[in-house]
Amino acid sequence: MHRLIVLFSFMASIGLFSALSHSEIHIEQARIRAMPPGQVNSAAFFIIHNTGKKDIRLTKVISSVSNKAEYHQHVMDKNGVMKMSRVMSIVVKAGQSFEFKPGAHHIMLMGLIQNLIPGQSSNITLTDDNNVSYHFVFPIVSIMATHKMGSKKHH
Ligand SMILES: [Cu+2]
Repeated sequence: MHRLIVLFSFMASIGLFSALSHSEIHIEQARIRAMPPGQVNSAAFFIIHNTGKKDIRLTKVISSVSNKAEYHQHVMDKNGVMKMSRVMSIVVKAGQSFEFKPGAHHIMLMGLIQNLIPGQSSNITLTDDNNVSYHFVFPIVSIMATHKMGSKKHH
């Protein structure tokens, strides 16, 4: 049965064969920030590599642990305060990488539907502007909030 489903999705996507394969997109250092119970949001970080010959524009993202997920960045506002804002698309250029990391670009997980406990994982699906989806499993880990405002711990 499983084989049949794979065959059907292959046939449906035959025009997109090269993009269907994950071989052109891979990720590393995938992680989701564990959160204490009661928190409504979290974030996911990773490095994505595009080994293909075409730029890939990611436009959608969904996760299995939140109602909503968005691409975000941190930007400095006119008062010098770091704020998050939504990014409508992320371009991973052909042959290049793009890093999502704390204090910079991240996947915002909004409206958590379960506790994020270290050792567990979440499915995250990235979708590009050709409607090709890339599925990944992100481990949930505890990440120190080193970019918290006002934290001068390291100085
Ligand atoms: Cu955010």
